[in-house]
Amino acid sequence: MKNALRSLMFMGLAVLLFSSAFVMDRTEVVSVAKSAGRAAWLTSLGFDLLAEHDGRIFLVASPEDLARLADLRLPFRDETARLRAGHPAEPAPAGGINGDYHSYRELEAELTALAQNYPSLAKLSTIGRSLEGRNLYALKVSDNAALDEQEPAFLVVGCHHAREWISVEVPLLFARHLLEEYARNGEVQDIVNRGEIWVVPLLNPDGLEYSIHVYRYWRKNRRLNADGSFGIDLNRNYGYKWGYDDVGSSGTPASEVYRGTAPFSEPETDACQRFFRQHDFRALVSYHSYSQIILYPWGYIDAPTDKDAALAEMARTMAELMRPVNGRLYDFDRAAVGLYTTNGDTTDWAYAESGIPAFTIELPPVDILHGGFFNKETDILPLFRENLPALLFLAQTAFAAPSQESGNERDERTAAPPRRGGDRGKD
Ligand code: 0X9
Ligand code: CA
Ligand code: ZN
Repeated sequence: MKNALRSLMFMGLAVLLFSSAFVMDRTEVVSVAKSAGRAAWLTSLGFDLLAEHDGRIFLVASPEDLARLADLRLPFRDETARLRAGHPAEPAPAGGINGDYHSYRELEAELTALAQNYPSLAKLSTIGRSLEGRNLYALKVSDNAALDEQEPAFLVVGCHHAREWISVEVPLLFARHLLEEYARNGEVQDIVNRGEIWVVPLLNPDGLEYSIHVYRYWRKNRRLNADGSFGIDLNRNYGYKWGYDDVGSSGTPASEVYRGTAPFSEPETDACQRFFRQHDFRALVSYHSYSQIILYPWGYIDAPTDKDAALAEMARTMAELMRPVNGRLYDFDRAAVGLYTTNGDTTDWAYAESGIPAFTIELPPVDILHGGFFNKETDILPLFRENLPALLFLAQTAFAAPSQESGNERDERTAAPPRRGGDRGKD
């Protein structure tokens, strides 16, 4: 009680000091002055950090977070209006509240239509169900898609994080492109004939729906935690080095990077894991936003994998192929270096599991001042187009016959990952 009152008084002061238009009863983006160790400290307290810019740390703050900042005697500045001003509202979108972006139902309709329109090249299946019972869809694109031809496979997955709407669209458009271009494009034909492209555009449907209809900044899934808070960060719930430390994930349920009670405790990550083991995946991309960077393992620690040089070379190639499309340069690095450390993420697990090239691609923009999670609808297609050459390159690499890569003088570092054929059928 005393604390709450004090917070309110302090917040009143903060309002006067920092912003006259400040609204206290809703979630805001605020900034606090940066100082040594402060970002890590705020993260450890469960705050949702967005960016560091101009000597300030930007974070998403609920009314409770604002009260906590006040309790911590940390002056903050309301940034919401300023950020919004940088991104003038577009006319009301024709596609409903989420405009051209796909909700769960819209995605379902689109995937169903694709499978119907291309019956020999596409097959729609589910890899499991979300916590709230929504289907986790996987679209397989291959020649004779209905048959299991035991071909090498490439996995493109989107939307572990609910607010990263653009990460649904790029995988979906990739599948659509392969299907539409198959008849007239030799390179697409070759890829689709040689392997299986599996697209799982929406691993976190419950979170996405919550982000569309309730709270745009929602990140995690919608698990009700023991302490009454909601959500587990699906990109901290995978089984490799799960909970390795409290920097790369959190054991606090309310944290935005809460790892859950056990590895693969969530139906969404568990489904992804089972699905991964059922196929001969040779490469994986997990789409996220934002930061405009291509990341590869390790993420849990600042150390190279034993394929570091090969992964760096692939990432460089991807960035070089992407740049000419719209002039955007994607950075690339080991995940722990290029962004920050995380434990229990998708790509560390996939790499540890199978040795395959596994990339997190953080789509543009580069930072929150250029729009953060709010990619313009008119950018959806250009963003897909610039990612396309990187995805085609990865598919080609993934489906290349292993013999092509031997006899190379650098083959210790660039050799294709060992085939997983020997393990298949065991589970
Ligand atoms: O934190 C994440 O899960 C990813 N970034 S995001 O802003 N989309 O939430 C990054 C995961 C990549 N892994 C590491 N950076 N270690
Ligand atoms: Ca096939
Ligand atoms: Zn993300």
